[in-house]
Amino acid sequence: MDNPQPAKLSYFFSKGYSDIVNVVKGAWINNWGTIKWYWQKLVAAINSDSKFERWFVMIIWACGIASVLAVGSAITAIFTILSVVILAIIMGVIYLCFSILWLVELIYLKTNKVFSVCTFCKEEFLLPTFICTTCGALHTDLRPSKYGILKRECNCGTKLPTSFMNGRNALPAICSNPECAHPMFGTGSKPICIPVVGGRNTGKTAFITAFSVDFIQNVMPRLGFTKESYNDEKEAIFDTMLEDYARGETTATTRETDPNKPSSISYSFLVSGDALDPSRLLHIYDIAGEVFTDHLENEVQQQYDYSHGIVLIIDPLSITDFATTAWDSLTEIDKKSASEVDVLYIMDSFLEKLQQATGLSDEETSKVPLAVVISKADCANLSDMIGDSAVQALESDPAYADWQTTDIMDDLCRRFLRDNGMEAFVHAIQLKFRKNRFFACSSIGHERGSGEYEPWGVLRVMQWLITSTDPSFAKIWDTEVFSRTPQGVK
Ligand SMILES: Nc1nc2c(ncn2[C@@H]2O[C@H](COP(=O)(O)OP(=O)(O)O)[C@@H](O)[C@H]2O)c(=O)[nH]1
Ligand SMILES: [Mg+2]
Ligand SMILES: [Zn+2]
Ligand SMILES: [Zn+2]
Repeated sequence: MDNPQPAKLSYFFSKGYSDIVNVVKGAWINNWGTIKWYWQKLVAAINSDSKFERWFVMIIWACGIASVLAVGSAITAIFTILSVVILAIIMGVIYLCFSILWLVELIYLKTNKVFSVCTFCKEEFLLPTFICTTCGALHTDLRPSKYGILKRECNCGTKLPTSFMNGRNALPAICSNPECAHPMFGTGSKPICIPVVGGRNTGKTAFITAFSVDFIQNVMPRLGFTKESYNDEKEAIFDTMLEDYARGETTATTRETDPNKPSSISYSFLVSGDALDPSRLLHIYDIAGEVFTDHLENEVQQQYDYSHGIVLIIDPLSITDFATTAWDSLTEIDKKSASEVDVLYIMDSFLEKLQQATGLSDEETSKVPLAVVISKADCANLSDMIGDSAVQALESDPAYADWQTTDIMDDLCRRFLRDNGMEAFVHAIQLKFRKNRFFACSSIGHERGSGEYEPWGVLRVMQWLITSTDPSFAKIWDTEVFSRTPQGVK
């Protein structure tokens, strides 16, 4: 709570305090002045030539001094004590008021999981630093305090709201990391952070494009949600995604060579709806594959720690066993698009980063839900092996009786990976992630460059991640059903 702010302390914590000290001091000085006056009279009487004055008047002045010393001091002392007590009571009441409101605020933020994440430096904060709209002063802790209970007066005289209840969230804000200080938006919303990771060319950007466009244009209107943009930079990202979506392309995520700029870029937007209070702020992080696998990040990927779920993309064409059998059936374009990075190598890089960001030890399992996504499942008959048609074919199979379709897909994907020499990978996932689920999807729906995206399997990945940590969201977005643990791994 003791965080000096560029604002005026409330009266009783600053001037009120010194005013009372001065009044009390004045009373004692007066008391002392009276005694001194009587003393002068007494001395004059002692030095008097008249016997009467020497004895009778001297006694009167001596009695005067004695009574001022006794009664005057007592009254002044009582006055002093009363003043201090009244000041203490007033200060106590104010202290209590702002402490209660400070606590209410904290409980609200914590229970609603409201916090702020910087999309630039990736740090997380309970609140951003707010900027005074008049003078630009930085208020690093704009909460109820001794600077003011519901409002505080900035040093420039502007009154600033100190609570989420009375308009603070509308103030301009920046990242609380002084070395970053990048503008932040959507204060007061509940962030949902989902990094999409994987090697180069595995299909991360295509996945994010398919999800963002499909979710914003089709799912959100159906669920009664409205989108609010985060800022112009993020909207430019969306415009590129819209173009790519229409043409069936992906824009290569470039490696950021400027060390002062972030390596992973989020596409962020706000989702509002009657049943979503506060609004959700979705951050989906994309990173250049080579930066990810070769550990070339400019900033620690702190979002792995506070993320609500992680998407790990696996390109089936980078799995040697599968690629050798399927290669001849691939189109030339798909052959060129194949990722060349070994899946186990990607996994190792990923675990290393996760440990770095979360402080997770080798033995510990991560609590972050992990979706392992086999991408490009339109290629080489994969949809008949692990896609929706394969799942449908098994729905009537007695071996899968009572299974959720999402569990059948999960089982098929695990089996597919095991059958193609990826047993160690599946094992590592199960060991390291308490909550893991496997999916197959095709983000583009066909080879690149041949018309609009026709994604399948993408939304369910994101539905699982978003709703597994957000019960209110889960009540509304319930297209697919997921069991707590996929049936195949029990
Ligand atoms: N056939 C097919 N190709 C895909 C799909 N998703 C991505 N690709 C191709 O794989 C390559 C890499 O995709 P991209 O999303 O840029 O991968 P990133 O490096 O992980 O971001 C591109 O040439 C894409 O066209 C898909 O669903 N189907
Ligand atoms: Mg990319
Ligand atoms: Zn920052
Ligand atoms: Zn100001």
